[in-house]
This record gives sequence, structure tokens and C-alpha cells, in this order.
Amino acid sequence: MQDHFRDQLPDIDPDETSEWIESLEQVIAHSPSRARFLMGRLLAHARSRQIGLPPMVSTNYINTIPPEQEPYFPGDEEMELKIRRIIRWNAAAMVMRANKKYDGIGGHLSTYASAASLYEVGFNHFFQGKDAPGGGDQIFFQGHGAPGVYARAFLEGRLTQDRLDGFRQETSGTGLSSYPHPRLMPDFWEFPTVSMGLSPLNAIYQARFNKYLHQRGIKDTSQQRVWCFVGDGEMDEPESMAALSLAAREELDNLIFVVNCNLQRLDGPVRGNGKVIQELESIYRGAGWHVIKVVWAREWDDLLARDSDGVLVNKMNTTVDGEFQKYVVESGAYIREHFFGPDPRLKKLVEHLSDEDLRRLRRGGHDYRKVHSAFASAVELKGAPVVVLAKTVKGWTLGGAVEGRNVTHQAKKLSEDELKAFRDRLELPISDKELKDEPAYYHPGEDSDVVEYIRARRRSLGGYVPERRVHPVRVDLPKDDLYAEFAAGSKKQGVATTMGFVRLLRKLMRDKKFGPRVVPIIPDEARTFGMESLFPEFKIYAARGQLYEPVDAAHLLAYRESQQGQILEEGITEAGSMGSFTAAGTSYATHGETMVPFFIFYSMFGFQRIGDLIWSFADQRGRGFLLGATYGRTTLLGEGLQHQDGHSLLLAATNPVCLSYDPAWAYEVAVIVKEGLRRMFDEDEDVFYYLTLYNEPYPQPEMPSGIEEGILKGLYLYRGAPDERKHRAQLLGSGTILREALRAQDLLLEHHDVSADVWSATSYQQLRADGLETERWNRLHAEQPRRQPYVAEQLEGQDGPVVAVSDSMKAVPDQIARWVPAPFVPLGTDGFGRSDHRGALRRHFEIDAEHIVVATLAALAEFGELKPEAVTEAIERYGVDPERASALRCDL
Ligand SMILES: Cc1ncc(C[n+]2csc(CCOP(=O)(O)OP(=O)(O)O)c2C)c(N)n1
Ligand SMILES: [Mg+2]
Repeated sequence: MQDHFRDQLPDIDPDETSEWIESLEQVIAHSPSRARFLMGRLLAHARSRQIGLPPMVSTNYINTIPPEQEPYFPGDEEMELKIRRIIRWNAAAMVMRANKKYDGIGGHLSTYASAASLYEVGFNHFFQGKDAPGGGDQIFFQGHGAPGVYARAFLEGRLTQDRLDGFRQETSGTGLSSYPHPRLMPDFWEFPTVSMGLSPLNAIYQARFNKYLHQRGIKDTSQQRVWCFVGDGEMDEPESMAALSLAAREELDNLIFVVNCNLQRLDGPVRGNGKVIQELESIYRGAGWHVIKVVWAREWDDLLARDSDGVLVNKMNTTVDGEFQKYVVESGAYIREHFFGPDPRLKKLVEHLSDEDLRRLRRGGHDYRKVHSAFASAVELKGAPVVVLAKTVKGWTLGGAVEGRNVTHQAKKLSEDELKAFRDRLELPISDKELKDEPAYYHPGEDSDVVEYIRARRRSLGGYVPERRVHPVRVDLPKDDLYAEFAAGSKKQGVATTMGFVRLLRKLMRDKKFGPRVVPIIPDEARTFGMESLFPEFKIYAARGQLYEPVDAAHLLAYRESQQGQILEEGITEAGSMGSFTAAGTSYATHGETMVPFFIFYSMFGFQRIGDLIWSFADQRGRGFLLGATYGRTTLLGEGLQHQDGHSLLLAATNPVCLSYDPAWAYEVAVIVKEGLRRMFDEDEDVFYYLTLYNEPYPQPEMPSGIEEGILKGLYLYRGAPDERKHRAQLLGSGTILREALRAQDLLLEHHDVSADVWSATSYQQLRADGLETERWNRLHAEQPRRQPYVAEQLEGQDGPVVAVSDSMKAVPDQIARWVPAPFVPLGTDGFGRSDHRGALRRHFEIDAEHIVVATLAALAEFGELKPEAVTEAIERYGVDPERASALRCDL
């Protein structure tokens, strides 16, 4: 950097420059740490004088807040220590008791043990409950810390001992879930967090969405904060870092991250050869966050105050995390020799301390007051999000076999002796007998001062947390006539289902009452989907409005940003878009404000790229619509292997609360969206929808009457055979490929003496779900009359083989195979996509009308209805090469 400056800028006074450099050289020669100190002071001073230097991203390895700036501590420290100890005990007891009952059931002792003070400061002084003015805070708890949160709820009287004993035993219906799962404990957990990396991302978008709600005048969220507790190991997940700069750019001063830096992850140190806190400091500060480091407990204050020549700070700066970990498990004598020993000045600094005193020099995250002052400052800071980097020991207080050891993450048990030592350290009145087989819980009594104290604290902070509360404000769903135009069809005009959907979306957004509740979310793909017309009408949300005149200002479709904008144009981040989708789709619970998100994306970059975020959305009971646009291995022409999606429907089918559909016609899209709105926002079902959308334009037909139920159940007869012929067949088509089935219907009739019925298969997943349920009912009600799955009922009595064709892998229609009461032939797009035009691709994947004809004839021949020669004749007629490698094999 220096060299760069020297090259670029003329030095107008070289003598003065040399003097400065010489002075610095002298200081370095005398004391490098003093030189570092002076440079730090100079840079800080220069910045305060606004001379345009970039911020320094890293500071000394000491607390950001000096002791003299720590605020007054308003609590009863003794009482809060007592509370913390009881919670520590019960958290560990709960995990151990569960493992005693069912060996290997799991649970974690060490994560909460390291984070107890971080949480307790929050619970006693900062976390706002739902009854607080403004609606309270939103808190993302570290998944593996769940035992501590249950143990606190026990002390608060929210969970009974029986419930604690149900830890990780959920099938009975009253157990406690291993981690924060709103799906499983819908009154308790608000945010699912245990898939590492997702909560940091989701928390940022939650905070951003809170600002969006505020700006749009939907809810005053100005008093609400988002807290996100993260592990230092978890920060290695790419998603953890993914949105840090967005948080700063959007000035999310309603957001506080607390990174529990116990320097360990599951296998060992997070950065044995480096310093994770320093690394994170640079990253966060570089991204524009306020950073508060809590490295050392109060015992160090005196040593640092006497460190006049900076040797202690220097030692702190240069000691790697792996070494710090060693000091956790070693004796005071070892610490004296290895940390303080090498430098006589350091040794002298601690000569008044005993070995035991040295062992008791704690890390900052275990000093309740230091943590308190960090949080107190975090809630005051403005203009940017805040991260608190708190240094702790993993397994703190659990004893020498666990504390700071590499195996600590996996520890689930303590021996009887270890339990006794743990009890003694926590000074709890539990007898040896009560530890014998398994540790008893400790409760000081309903009337105890402890219980009274924590209840009073929570009362003054607006009630217990976490709590998930659902009192949504009802939305008025649009009237039926909004959908009428889609039932009318497009006459001769070519309209792709994507265009049909965008028309529908615009109509929904224009609906007076319902419109403002719609949250369209797009990751930089609006033009691809023909959505740019929404920009000027509904505007793109921008925290600072539009500070420039857009290049296309004169155009009708100008790129318009506004602080009240409704559209979330996320830029190229499907993961971030899922963050917004999650915040919006759960707003009915987290804010009591129903919002209806439509997240429209390049289908290929949906389920397979951000499937875990979608899974988490389901856990959080999110509601909304995922629109996989440009779906289809052959319909998205030209793009190739990495774009052409023929399998998201299969992936979507794995999610128990995702209803997935593959509509062929715009009216099907409209019927599905209408029903989705009804089920999610009228019936309050915690489900969500995935719809494929295609970009192939074709005339949209009028909606036949009486087929809504079929569309929603997944199958309906679209066009029966126009004429009676010798042979019969059933063709099932989905999405754009339904039109190939219709073409095959004509060819079969014209050339092959086959009358085929054509069905629109809108959802194999829904058909399968119904099939599985029916099958199960029959199994469990053996003496009752058999029930028929819907798909069997529909196809029963229809003659001929059933050929199912779509722009997806064959496994998608295969989902219904065993309930089809006739020979079943799935055709589909197994294999990598490739670039070509649609006709060539459909031929390649053998899903064009000609291949459907061949498949139908082959199935008829198989069952003796036709001679095999009829198949050969069709193969020749349509120029099919029977010896060509299949699309799947030719990828090998
Ligand atoms: C995406 C993901 N990968 C892996 C895991 C398994 N896992 C659970 S905890 C853990 C280590 C956590 O370390 P850290 O984030 O430092 O938390 P700590 O327990 O130390 O506070 C791992 C790897 C997970 N839960 N999620
Ligand atoms: Mg850790």
C-alpha cells in the first residue's frame, strides 16, 4: 500500500517525509510494540480528523471497551450468578438423563456451557419479549445451545421436569426437540438455527425485512432488534459471511451478532495457527460493522493497566489460538512458564500472583460485567450492525476432562466424580445420593428469591423468550373475478406460463386490499421473466431511496428505486432471496403481520442450490410461493447443462410441506395460486407452494369446466380421444410437454389406429401423497372396504397403456407407478441438459410427440395388442435411430 502511494503521489516535501520515517525507525529500534501503539494512535487520530484514511480493520487483542468506559451494572450480580449456575446444572443434567435412558440419544453439554454468560446477560437485561413496546426482539439461538434455553424455561416455570425428561424424545408429542425447531415446538422456538450458516444469513435478512415493513408503513419495527448467536466455527460456513456487507450497506443498526469465540469447533481448534477473533474482526470491520471484542475478564484489567511498555499486549497479539487452548487445560505453573515466562518483564508483571491466580485469569466471555457492557454498547450504536466477539472456553465449568479439550463438543456424560466436582464448583445444594445413578434436577422452589428474580426481570422486559406467537392480522384475499381472465385463455396469442404468472402477480399487487401484502422477490432475473414492467409501478425497495437518476429514466419501464418500494430485487443471491422469503413468509408469526411472498428464480438455482434454506423455511412454518421459472430440461433452449432443470420437482417432492406443481396452462397456474392463498392465508395451513414456470410461448386455451379439483389433486382429463379407433391409450403430460402429448394424440389417431386420451398431470407429488395415505389407511383398516387412490380412481376403466411424459426426469412420473391400473411407461429428461433448440432437445431426450407415439405403440405391442412390426414402422416413419445411445448413457 505504502509503495503504491509512493508511486502514485508526488512527494511535495521529501525532507519532512524522511524525518517522519526516521522517527518511526527510532521507536521501532527501541520497542516494536511501542511503534505499533503509536501508529495505532496516529491512525485513529487521523481518522477522527477526517483526512480520508480507510478504517483500520484490526485492533489489539484486547477488549474494545476499556474498563473506565464500562457502564454501571444495573443487576444483582450475586443473584444472577446463582441463576446461571442452576441453569448450567439443569442443562447438563437434562442431556445426561436423556443419554442414560437411551444411550446415544445425544445432546450437547459444551456449547451452552461456554455461552451461558452471553445468554444470561441477554435474558436478564436485554432480550425484549413479545409484550415489550414495539413487539420485542427476534432471537436466533445457537442450535447446540438449546439445552440451556430449556433449562432456563424450567426455572422460569415454562417447562416441567417431565418435559425436560422428554429431551430428544419427540414422537410422544410432548418431548423437547434437539434443536430450535418451530415445526416441532411451535409455541416455543421462533427461528430454526441448527444447520450452520443459515441463521446468520436469515438474521440479516430478518433485520432488513423489519426495516422494509417499517418503511412501507406496514408495522412500526423501530424498537425491535434481531439478535443472532453464532459459533466461531460456524463462521466458516459461506452463508455466515454471505450477507455481511448487505447488513452494513443497509445500515442495519437493529441487528446484533454475538459470536461465541470458544476457539473450538467439533474436531478441534477453529484456527489453531491463527487467531479467529482477529480474523473475524477484520472481516466484520472491513464489511462495515461495528465490532466489540470481549477478550479478557476483569482480572486482566490491572495487568493491562500496568503494561506500560506493551509487552503483555504484544504477547496477546502474537499468541496463536492453539496455544491459548493449551493454557486452558494446563496448570498455572505452565502458564507462568510459557505465556509469561519467556519475557522477564512479563514474568515480573505477574510475580504477585499465585499459580492458582494465573489459572483463574478468565476469558472475557465469562465475565458477566464485560459481556454486559458489550451488549449495553451494542444496543446504543447507530448506523451499522454490531458484532460482539466474545472469547470463551468450550465446556466452561464442566471440569478438566471436558473444558477446552478437543473432544468437548461430543461429550454427553460426566462420571460421578466429575459430577461432584461440577456441583461443588457451582455450589449447589445437591446431595451425593442425588447424583448416584443420574443427576437430579435442581429447582430452588417456586417461592425462592431466584425464581422471583428471574420472573421479575422477564416481566420488566416484556415476557419470556423464546416464544412463538401466532395472532396474524387477517388479510382480505382477492375476489374470484381477479382470476377470470386466465380461465378465458389468450385466443391465438402466444403466452408462456411465466408471462401468465407475471400478469397474475401484477393483478394481485394491484388489488386494493390484498396488494400491499404481496412481497415479490427476484434475484436479478426480472428481465428474463418479463417482470421489469413492475419496476416503475411498484418500485424496488431501497433503504436510501434512489440517489441518482436512472439511465432509463425517460423510459416507461425505468429502473425505479424507492424507500417505500415493494419489490425486493436482491441482486444475484438466491440464498439471500431465501432469507427475504423466509422473513416475509413467517411474518404472520414473527410480526403478526401476514405478508405473502412470491420468490421467482431461475429454477435450476433453486432447490439444488438453496435446498437447505428451503428446508429451514419449512421448519419455520413459512408460507408463500416459490416459482421455478425457466424450468424444463428442453424448454429452456440454448442454455445447456448447468441451466436446464429437469429435477427440481423431484427435490421439491422430498419436502413434507411443499406442494409442488408442474402446470401446463396459465389457468392452471391461476387455480393453484388461488387455492394456495386460500389454504395458507385463510385456512392458516403452514405449507408452501413450488410451481414450475416455462418460457415457451403458446396460445393459452380456455379453461374447461369442472376441472379445478383435478388441477389441485394433480390429474385431470384435458382432452379425451376425439374419435373411436381400434386401440386405446392414455397419455399423461405435464408442463410444456403436455402439448407434445396432444400432438402425439393426433399422430396416433391419424396414422396408427389408436385413440388416446390426454390428461394434464399437474402434480405427481400430490398424486403420490394421496396414494401413500390411501395405501396406509387400507393397511390399518384391513376389514373395511378398500379405498382407491385418486390416481387409480381416475385411470380405472380407461383402456390402454399409460404413457407419462414431462420435461423432468422419469423418476417424477414414476412416483405414481404402482397405483396405475395399466402398463405404465414414463418418458422424461434423464441426463444432462445441453444447448440446442427445443425440437432437437425433445428428440434427444425422447419426449417429443414422435417418441410418445413409439412408446405407446411399443407398450401396445408388449401386450399383444399390436404386432411388433407396427413399432418398427413408426420408428422408420419418424426417423428415430434405435441404435443411438440414450440421453442418459451418452453423458457417460
Ligand atoms: C451445516 C452444518 N454442518 C455441520 C454441522 C454439525 N455440527 C454441529 S455443531 C458443529 C461444531 C460447531 O462449532 P462452533 O460453531 O464453533 O460452535 P460451538 O459449539 O463451539 O459454540 C458441527 C460441525 C451442522 N450442524 N450444520
Ligand atoms: Mg466454537
